[in-house]
Amino acid sequence: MTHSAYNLTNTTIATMDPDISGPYGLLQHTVITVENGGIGWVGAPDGLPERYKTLPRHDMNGRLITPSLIDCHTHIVAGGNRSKEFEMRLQGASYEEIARAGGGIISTVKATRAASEADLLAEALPRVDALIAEGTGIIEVKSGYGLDIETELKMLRVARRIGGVRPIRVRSTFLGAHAVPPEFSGEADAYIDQVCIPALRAAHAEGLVDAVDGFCEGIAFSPSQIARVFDVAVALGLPVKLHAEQLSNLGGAKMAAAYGALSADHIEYLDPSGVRALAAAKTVAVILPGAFYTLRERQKPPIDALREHGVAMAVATDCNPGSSPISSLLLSMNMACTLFGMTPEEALAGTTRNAARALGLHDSGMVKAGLRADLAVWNVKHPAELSYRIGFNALETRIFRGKL
Ligand code: DI6
Ligand code: FE
Repeated sequence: MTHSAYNLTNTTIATMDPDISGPYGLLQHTVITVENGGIGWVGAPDGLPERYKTLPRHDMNGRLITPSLIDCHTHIVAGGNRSKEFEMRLQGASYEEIARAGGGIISTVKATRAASEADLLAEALPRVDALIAEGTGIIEVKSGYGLDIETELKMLRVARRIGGVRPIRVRSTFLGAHAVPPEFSGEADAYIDQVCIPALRAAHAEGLVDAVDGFCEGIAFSPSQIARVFDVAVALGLPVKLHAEQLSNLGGAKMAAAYGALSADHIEYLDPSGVRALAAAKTVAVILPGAFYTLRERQKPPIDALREHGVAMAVATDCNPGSSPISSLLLSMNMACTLFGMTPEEALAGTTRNAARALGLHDSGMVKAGLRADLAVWNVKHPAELSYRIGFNALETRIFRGKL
């Protein structure tokens, strides 16, 4: 079925539209009119506008429809994997021993530098396909395993190519300030000036950058180092976001909020003043339970405080070969609920409406007239089931740009 215009009849919709009262913005016995890749109309069948009445109809038999899912934080393009390290850790090896054996983030940098664009694309696609199979329609993809100009550009080109070979929309984020590469060991500032900022300018000139990110952490970059990269982003007209307060509290989220950041991500160690800063700046808190789980962290993000202050929360995979080798948004939603106490409704808002906000997208994330017709059709009775089940994919079909 690929008509450019049709009606989906007898649907149950978790619209995730806050203008529709009740949990999930749930609508029952509803018609969705899809035309030209967009949502033309949503409402009760007796209100269907005259001009839509003659369109082909597809009876959905009450099936649940949600916005297609959005993974707003991934490092899905990366060379190789770190299963060896995983094995070593479980055999008792320490972080230092693993690093000395060539492990850690730098091992991914080495593999990413050595890989061709075609290799990186081929390695990323199975993970992308896993996300698509769960109803994902948009992914964000970060650079940050190149840490030299050429490889940062290569990663972003691969990110862009994903959207050409798969029915998925890709937003690419420049993450040159992810780690200090070995050739700049102990010289983070020189790396920022000589590589990171020139790489950002080059990537932007090639049209490869939708947003700029950084890793603000003791083992990576300080707030003031990242602020220098953000100053360039602002000058180029690019939005910013930040890996902040993952392993310690350096005040990164507050700094990012001062730049009007789209999102602050991880934020396990976010303090009350950081929560207030995110609320004031309307910065989205991106919750990444896959990394928390993998690293067996103890410190949980301050979900109650975020909720109390009305900070929008997104949930993402953080799919990366080191701290979060997970390519399931549904499992991430389950973890956000079970590990952090988010509600299933918050988890679904976190992979739809709020994930769109974290990417600065205004045309996605809800089922609403005027937005893109990127939808997921589920074989479940209630939207809470999406977060409730573990290791079970209830997706029946996905609609991407109106194509069923
Ligand atoms: N936060 C993380 O947990 C990872 N990057 C980041 O910014 C670690 C990435 C890796 O280990 O490869
Ligand atoms: Fe990350």
